[in-house]
Amino acid sequence: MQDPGRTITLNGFEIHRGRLDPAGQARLAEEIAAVAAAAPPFAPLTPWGKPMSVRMTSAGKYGWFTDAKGYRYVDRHPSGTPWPPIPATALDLWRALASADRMPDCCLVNFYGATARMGMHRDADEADFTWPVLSISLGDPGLFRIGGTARADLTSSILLESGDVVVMGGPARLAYHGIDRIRFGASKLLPDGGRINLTLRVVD
Ligand code: MD6
Ligand code: FE
Repeated sequence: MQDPGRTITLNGFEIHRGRLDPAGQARLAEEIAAVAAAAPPFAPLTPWGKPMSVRMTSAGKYGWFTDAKGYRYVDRHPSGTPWPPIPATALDLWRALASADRMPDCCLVNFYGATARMGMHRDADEADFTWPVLSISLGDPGLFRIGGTARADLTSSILLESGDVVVMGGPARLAYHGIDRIRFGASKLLPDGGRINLTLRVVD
């Protein structure tokens, strides 16, 4: 763990190092296993018809989805069942770091295998950008790239490790970011290795 308990601000992204201790990480990993059992992860198709390298599922009122019709929030898993509830451990972090008054509508769960990555993007499918996005990392470290609000802005990179929590709010809410690669096998938290990232969002 790098600098547990320290908060770093990079391009307006607030990075809380080691915010979840190992017991909290293990508890959240179990809660996510229950989400994945109820709503099995899938590789969504980008609007360009290519499957994403990251597998995804969601919890909460809405799940994030993409296919030929584009990026959007949907109220059902592709199987037709409603999304399971957002894990309590994730809601506790939202209450502490984002808002105690308004709970998130969506918890997007991203599963990264050895070669998965996430291209530079902005989270802009929500209705109200005054609410932050909160992200929680579990398992193998991932190299997180942060830019500015224009695609051409300079970028910096930081390794997100298991237990790190990132708050993307204020002027950084619409900044570009992505995951270049993960360090597969570096963490023993998840039985099959890999990285899990949760992002909590207010959608409506
Ligand atoms: C990831 N995260 O860490 C991808 N989005 O795997 C995101 O795309 C993200 O970490 C919004 C805010 C924080 C994030
Ligand atoms: Fe994002």
